[in-house]
Amino acid sequence: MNRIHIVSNRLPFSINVDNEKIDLIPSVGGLATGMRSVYKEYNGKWIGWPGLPSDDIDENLSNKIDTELEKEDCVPVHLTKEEVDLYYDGFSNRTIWPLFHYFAQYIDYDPKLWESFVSVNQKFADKAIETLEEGDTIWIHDYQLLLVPEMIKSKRPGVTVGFFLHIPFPSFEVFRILPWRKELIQGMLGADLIGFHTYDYQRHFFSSVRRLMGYEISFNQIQIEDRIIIVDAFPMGIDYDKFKNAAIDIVQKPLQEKSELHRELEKYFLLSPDRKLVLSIDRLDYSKGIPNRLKAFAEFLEKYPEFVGKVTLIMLAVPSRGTVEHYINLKSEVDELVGKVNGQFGNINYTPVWYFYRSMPFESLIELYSSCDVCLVTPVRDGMNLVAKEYVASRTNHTGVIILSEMAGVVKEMGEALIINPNNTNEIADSIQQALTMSLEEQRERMVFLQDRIKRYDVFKWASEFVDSLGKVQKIQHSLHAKRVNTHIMEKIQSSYKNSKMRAIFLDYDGTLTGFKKKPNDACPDKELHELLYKLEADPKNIITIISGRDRESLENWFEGHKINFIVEHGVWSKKFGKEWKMLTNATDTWKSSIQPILESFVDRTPGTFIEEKNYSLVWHFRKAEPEQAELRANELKDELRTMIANHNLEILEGNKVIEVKTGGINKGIAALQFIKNKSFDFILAMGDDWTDEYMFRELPETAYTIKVGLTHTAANYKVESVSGVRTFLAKLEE
Ligand code: ADQ
Repeated sequence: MNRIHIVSNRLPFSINVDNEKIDLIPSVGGLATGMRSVYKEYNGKWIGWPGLPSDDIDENLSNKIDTELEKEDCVPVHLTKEEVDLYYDGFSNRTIWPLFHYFAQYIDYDPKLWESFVSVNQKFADKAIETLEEGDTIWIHDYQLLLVPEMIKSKRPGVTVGFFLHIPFPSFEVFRILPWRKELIQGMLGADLIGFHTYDYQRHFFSSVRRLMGYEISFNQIQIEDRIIIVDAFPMGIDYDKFKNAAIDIVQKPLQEKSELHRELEKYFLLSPDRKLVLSIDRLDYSKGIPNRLKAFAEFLEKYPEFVGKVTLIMLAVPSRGTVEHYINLKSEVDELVGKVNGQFGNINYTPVWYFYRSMPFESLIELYSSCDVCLVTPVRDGMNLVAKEYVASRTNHTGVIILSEMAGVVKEMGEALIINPNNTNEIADSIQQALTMSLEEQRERMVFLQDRIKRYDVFKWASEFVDSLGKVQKIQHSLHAKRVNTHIMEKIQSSYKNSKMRAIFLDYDGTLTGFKKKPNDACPDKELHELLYKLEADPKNIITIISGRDRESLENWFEGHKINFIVEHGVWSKKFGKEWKMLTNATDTWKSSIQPILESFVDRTPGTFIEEKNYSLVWHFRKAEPEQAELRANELKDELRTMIANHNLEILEGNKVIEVKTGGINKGIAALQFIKNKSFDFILAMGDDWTDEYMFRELPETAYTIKVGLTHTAANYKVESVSGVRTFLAKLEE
């Protein structure tokens, strides 16, 4: 794989300027750790904001900072104070963050924030485009840069783009609230690979893509014209060994070398076996459920008074987004609650909550992780939550209990935790009691499973799986384009066409000669198509057959005056030019009376769907129905039909938003073969777009030129992109 570049809101360094001396201090967060391994290994650049508003630094200093960053392969995107205010504090943290964490009441809908979000995303994209070369790969991170994938893709289609969202993707009912919902989805869909922490977020995203954009989704792929986008879950891990080794170091340190914090912990808790510690660590954010946690702790002390004086909650909150109103209010609420709990249950010798409102050095975090008996992780929404994983990695003696919110992404990997609903303070209180009284044996049993799992899928594995998937999606994109009819292939087909004496040309109708229309009856051929066919028919060597799933009447009417043959209803009927209709199989339609009522019941229950009746088939159309409901119903219908078809020798065909039940034993492939039987065609061409045409591609002789319309997987030899591609191709044959 070529170079891989990273784009994130912040560069992985913070910049310290002291008397013109510039220090780059590496960030220690999970993202920085994981991505550092990627962009270094693949000789890429890291594009992001250096963290200092550009109006705070003069040009000279700014150039110096750029030079220092360049040495670390970092490309700065400079932002003004106003941009930071509107794009970062504004749209990112006052609009997207609350929306994606289901805090609809906190959303700021100011269009000025949106405008800034667009222009700053463009700034990031422009910087990336300057850095990129054709064939490079780029991995974009998180909600601040949702528009960047499309901004890059539209200018550099040859670049492979990955995008990972670190926060939840909300359900459609919540996402739709946003006035700019379509723009955000469109922005994300510029990526070739989109990653989420969990399958639930992936599902929600699919639902929005389907409902807002109407794109086809199969398994984990979205098809948009000639592109495939893969969407998958990659639960982010931590640098497990770093936490584990640091915890081992701390345990092994001689007493005199232990930290101040350790001495404090020892003095108050660690040397008294009946004293227990409960730990809580987060950024101070309303999504983390901190007030509920405090209330639950108070309820626990109230309900289980035997623990008063014995159990302490150590609560760390890192200051975060301190200029945003809801964070300021949260800070006051937490301050008040801590005071209240300490006032109600504390005394001179006992402080129930030890509250630290600050960031802590790594060693202190490890000290706390390894000393506390219980870790309380109760966010009301959280994309993943790395604290839970860090606690697990730091438990060198394999004991300790995690109480975990069912609303955190990490819960999917931590079935052995005590799982709670973060809004149920009574349940949290009971879980604290359960955790504190759990036997060491049970603790170990649960912890060992957790440790095995979290160790296996660490941050490096996470990053390398994402990078591998980028490689795979690159290959899929290439294979989609591989069989395309290019100039060279066109010349080969033209030459074979010119040198032939008798040619069989099979052309599917809908999606091949003409685009799909909303109603089945307004798809009649246009003037350009008539003229194209007249020209081909005029060559006496050409025997043209329209081979379609449609009924006899429409096609015969539409092509009156043309010198062409028909195979219709997927091969049930055929008509040679100037002759009568002939049935190619002993088809019966007696089965219709038992299938029709089933289809009707589905029409009644699924608004926007209807039945089309053909001579030997019945078709349920769901193009205009609500996509998710229709998809569910389609599966239900297939299930129901499956038991019926065996008794009646029927087949189910799935087309584009249609399910067709037809007489069995015949398909376009068998019909086309019957047509060419006993004739000496020395040029055979078949063109079609959906999977009913695949029969034809498979059955026709190897020497036939089989051409699929669209770029998806096919048995055909070649592909053209669209209906207009078909028309150009056919026109070129006669050039
Ligand atoms: P965050 O919301 O920041 O991340 P989280 O995943 O828990 O949440 O990461 C917090 C990090 O900050 C942890 O590594 C922790 O050690 C550190 N930290 C917390 N308190 C600290 C303190 N007082 N001092 C020092 N360090 C502290 C977002 C999403 C999450 C998702 C991550 C990664 O909101 O859901 O897990 O990105 O994708």
